[in-house]
Amino acid sequence: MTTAAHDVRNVVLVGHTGAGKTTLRQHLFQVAASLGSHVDVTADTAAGEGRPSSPGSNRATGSNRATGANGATGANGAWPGVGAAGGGAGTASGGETAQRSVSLVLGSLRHRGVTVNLLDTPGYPDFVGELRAGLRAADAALFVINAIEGIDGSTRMLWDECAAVGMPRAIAITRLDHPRADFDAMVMACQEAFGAGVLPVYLLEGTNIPDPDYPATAATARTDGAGGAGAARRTPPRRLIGLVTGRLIDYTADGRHEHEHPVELTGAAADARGALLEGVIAESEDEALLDRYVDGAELDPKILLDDLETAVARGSLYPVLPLMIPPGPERGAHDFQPGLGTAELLDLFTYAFPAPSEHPLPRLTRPDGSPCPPAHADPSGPLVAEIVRTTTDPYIGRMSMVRVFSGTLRPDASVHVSGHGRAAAGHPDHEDRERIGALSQPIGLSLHSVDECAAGGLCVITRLATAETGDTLSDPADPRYLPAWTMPEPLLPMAVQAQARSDESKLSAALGRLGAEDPTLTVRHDPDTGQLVLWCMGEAHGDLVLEHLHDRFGVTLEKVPLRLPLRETVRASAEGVGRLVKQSGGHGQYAICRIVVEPLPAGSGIEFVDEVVGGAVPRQFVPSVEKGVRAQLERGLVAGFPAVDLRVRLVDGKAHSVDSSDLAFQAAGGLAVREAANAAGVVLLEPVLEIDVDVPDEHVGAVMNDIATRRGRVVGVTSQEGAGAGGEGLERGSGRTMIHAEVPALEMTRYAIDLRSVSHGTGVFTRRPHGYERLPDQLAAKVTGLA
Ligand SMILES: Nc1nc2c(ncn2[C@@H]2O[C@H](COP(=O)(O)OP(=O)(O)O)[C@@H](O)[C@H]2O)c(=O)[nH]1
Ligand SMILES: [Mg+2]
Repeated sequence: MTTAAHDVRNVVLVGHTGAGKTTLRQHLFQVAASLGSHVDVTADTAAGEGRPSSPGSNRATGSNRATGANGATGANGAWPGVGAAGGGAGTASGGETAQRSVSLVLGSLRHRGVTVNLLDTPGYPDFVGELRAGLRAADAALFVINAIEGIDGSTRMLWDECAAVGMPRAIAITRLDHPRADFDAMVMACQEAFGAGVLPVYLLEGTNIPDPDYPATAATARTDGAGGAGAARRTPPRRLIGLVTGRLIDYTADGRHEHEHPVELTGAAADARGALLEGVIAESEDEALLDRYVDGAELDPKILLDDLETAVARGSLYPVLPLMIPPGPERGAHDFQPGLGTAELLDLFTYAFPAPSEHPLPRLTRPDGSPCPPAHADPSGPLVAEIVRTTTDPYIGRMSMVRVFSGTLRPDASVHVSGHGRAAAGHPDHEDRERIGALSQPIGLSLHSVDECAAGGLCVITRLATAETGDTLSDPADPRYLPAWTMPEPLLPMAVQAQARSDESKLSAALGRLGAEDPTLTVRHDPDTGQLVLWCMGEAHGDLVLEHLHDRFGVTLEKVPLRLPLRETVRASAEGVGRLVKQSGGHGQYAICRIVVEPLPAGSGIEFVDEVVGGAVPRQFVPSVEKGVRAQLERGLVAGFPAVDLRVRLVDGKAHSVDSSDLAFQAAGGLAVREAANAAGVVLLEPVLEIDVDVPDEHVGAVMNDIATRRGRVVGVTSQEGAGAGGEGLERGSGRTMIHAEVPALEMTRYAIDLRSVSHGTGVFTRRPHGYERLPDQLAAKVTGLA
């Protein structure tokens, strides 16, 4: 099965949890099948979450459930995300949507001779890593927006992010069967949020069932907005108006029926058509087309659709489309009813969405960083592919979802694997050579073997040994390196410990495996506190990691309170004497030293000064005293945390010609510094972080107040230009502000979660160590358990 780059569409579905992405993805497969497209299964699967069928056995029509059971064998709940994203597929009632999606799911369908790869992303912020991978693998994004809940802050942010890289976008408005849903109002909300390039390509016609609350006109669109805000509708809409063609499309119990002749559009529908055509023609730069439009002549829908594609591909026009997929009992192929707008959406993918060949390729180098010729989506070009997702199957082993950017990937080929730049997250740079095994494509509930995957395609490779998410695959004869996309940094620390001794031995291998699959998980052993800390994206992510460790690797970890690496220092100057005098019988010990401790400014570390005069402490024993002092400071003075920021002056002492020794002076030094510290008083220091919080202007006040309640200090505020709005020709006033602050780490342990609620999901932050500051006494008692 070969597909040229222009016969593929890679579309990522994005949007809030519950917007309807997964429902839509599953439904579209049935629609494609019912339209007679070459899809012979009626549901799809997660990438790597079905089992490769034996080569050549492209399991056809067969009961989707039967295949599902097969796909679920051994796989159910066994791979990351399976339980939530694909595992349900094997259950009796397609329970996939019953659980929260946690992983990127790839499903492929064919429509009008084009392979459409749908990348379904989780909406929950903990799994933003999966979303990032989906954006990387796709050539266009479909924003799925729920007409009832509207547009949330993170959806706006994501839009801006797509805008920044020129990602083509379209919008599907779902849930239009809800009595309070108002398509026109949602279109306006989208225009307000995303700019004037947002233009409907289909409108909803009220209904063709008489409804006293919502009078329908026979053949025209709502012209007066009467059905707009506030007018509750009891009967779901049944009819669309295609603004390019001017044709009506009915969705009735008998299925979809497109009227043959265009209707004359009036009022709001005519205005919407005008706006769309003007937007398309303006982008086309086609003078002749513009002249025809101005003269009021007929325009060829084919030309318009071509130009629409150009405008969408440029990332300057965003088609909007109404959708309705009422939930209900699953239907078999014979009585399947396509949801309103779904066939139009499939058409939009094929006509208006860009092919991979139009997608500019990320910048490439050779593995050593030296420049190389740019690559294109050319099946006969040099091989450049990237691993966008990794899962592990207990029977098959590692499975890698791969986007081929250039060249053609073939089974059993040798490839060069390059992975760079993620050493900080525990993934050392590597250059390897590997042979790839089978290639497959997820169609239906199983993976189907394919002979090749050409530039622009997405496929699944099994049994790569070293390759991890983000790695580049290329030709060993002339290797390439594609810098991985920016992976989100996990900022929620979760301290854990093994429940049983026996688990400890399995733990590091298990964490290594999970780390290879999940770029958003960072595992650290804190040398200061001795704790094992899993840095996660959020609580749900952390819980999922624990669940996988338990279910897949048989390791049970429990969460324990996070310990912070505190420090001690002295409150004031004081003197101390260390005496070690043991001279009763045999070889004695004799060492006396007098020292003074003095506090130093934060960040000074430890200074040791020898002020002994007249050889009171013989020269050879001064280093011994220093060693003893430093060892004691490292062990702590009262609470067991290393001491810092103080000076120790050795001022006097006494030695014995026979009984003094290095060890004796070390011991005396330790005793002296303890006595001095007791006299001076010891205070605890806590680590302080420097944070940069990036939020939309409207949340600045809330974020600053919140920082104050965390004993933080705001040290600077920088306002930024409205991100992403540039080039879209619209003032959106959505500026963002960067708040720089210093906040005790103790108050920041849950900030990854708390900032989300303070900023309604729109804030992001970075953190780095800033130093140590005195821990307030009332907290010191709490932290150490010492009064
Ligand atoms: N009534 C109605 N329900 C829908 C529609 N689309 C999705 N849903 C329901 O919305 C819920 C969440 O959908 P899901 O696809 O899991 O959302 P996701 O989180 O975006 O993947 C499910 O219970 C769906 O049945 C729609 O058009 N109409
Ligand atoms: Mg989902």
